[in-house]
Amino acid sequence: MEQTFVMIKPDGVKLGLIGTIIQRFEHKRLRLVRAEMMQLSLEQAKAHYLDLAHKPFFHDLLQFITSGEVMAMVWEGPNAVKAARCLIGATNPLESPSGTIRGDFALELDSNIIHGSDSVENAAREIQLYFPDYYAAKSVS
Ligand code: DAT
Ligand code: MG
Repeated sequence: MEQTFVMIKPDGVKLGLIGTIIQRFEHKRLRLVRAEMMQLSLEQAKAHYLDLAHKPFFHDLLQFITSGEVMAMVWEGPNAVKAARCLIGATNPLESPSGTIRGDFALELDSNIIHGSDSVENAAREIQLYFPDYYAAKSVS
């Protein structure tokens, strides 16, 4: 069964949206497999956003994502990666329709509430990064 990595960013946690977001994923019939509150180290944040290191907003992105606690999660279901991205919406909240998480709860690009893996390959990479013990146990079983 396909799995994806989803993370409620510091703004989403501070706004009290954990329950609302989990409910939307459950209503979509995805299954919560792992969840943990954590604060990212700078190293972890850099590893996560490796492919954006050349972007002008990279420094601000690292500062934002390490600024408070996040809720890291693994969700499972048929086409979980695409299903989660549909629930989340477009990167820019202004281009994300109402009914999506970013469309409903975010206004600005640099604080858009939630992350979701963009491919099955990146989902595996991110699950390994955030839940290494779970990933290792899954790989041997
Ligand atoms: P997504 O989170 O939709 O996968 P991404 O991977 O392209 O989008 O970028 C990661 C995050 O970086 C994104 O959620 C918000 C931030 N970001 C992207 N483009 C930005 C920009 N032009 N200015 C400021 N922040 C940006
Ligand atoms: Mg992305």
